[in-house]
Amino acid sequence: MKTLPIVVLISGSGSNLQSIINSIANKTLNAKICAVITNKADAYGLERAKQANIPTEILDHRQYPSREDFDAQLTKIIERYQAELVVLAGFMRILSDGFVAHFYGRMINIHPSLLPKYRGLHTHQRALESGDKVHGLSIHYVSAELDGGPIILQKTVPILADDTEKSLAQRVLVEEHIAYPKVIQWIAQGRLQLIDHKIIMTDNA
Ligand code: NHR
Ligand code: GAR
Repeated sequence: MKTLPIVVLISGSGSNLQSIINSIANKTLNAKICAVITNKADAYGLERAKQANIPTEILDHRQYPSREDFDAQLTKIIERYQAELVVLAGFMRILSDGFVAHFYGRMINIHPSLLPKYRGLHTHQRALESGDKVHGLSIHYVSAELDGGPIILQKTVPILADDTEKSLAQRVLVEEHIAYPKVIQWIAQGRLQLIDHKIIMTDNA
């Protein structure tokens, strides 16, 4: 079984990063995290990476004159690690069209809503305000259209009458931590193909 080299991009707590680290440790995921990259020097996920002896890179977007300059530097760093898959895990910077085109088919994101509902930010609050009865997560290939790329997997969770943004976010996160390593393992197994912007999934041999 081949080991899939990946880089994980984070901006915050990194609980999804942790679930990937744990899945590799317990051998349900055949991947190697070559590096954890962040745009936030204070991201708690950096501590998680260090605990697991994973190299870290901090790229402060405020030090670049434009998104394109930031993305050019990000590309350089990613290529240095020779990863085959770029995993966005709570990464909060919109990526330029050129960057996304360069990594198309090799970059995935986990988004806390049932796409195409609630692209962008504050998804839990928006689902609550709309009076939705279900919410969830989507894992998708990243395309130039924000949160609009081909969807690989979705998982729903119920919205309960007494939910707050926090309680709902937590319920979604529990499912994120199960779903994301699973999808990365599908990719490691070579079971996902992107053909004509559509996802083809083959059975486990
Ligand atoms: N880039 C592209 N081109 N396409 C996608 O689908 C992307 C992307 C970059 C990140 C994650 C996404 C999410 O899952 C993602 C998908 C950040 C913002 C945002 O508005 C929106 C969506 C996502 C991530 N970011 C602000 C910005 O100006 C900054 C917000 C902040 O720093 O708090 O980049 O939700
Ligand atoms: C997760 O819920 C993820 O889906 C979401 O941020 C959280 C990150 O948590 N992503 C976005 O909102 C992307 N814009 P984590 O840092 O603990 O993995």
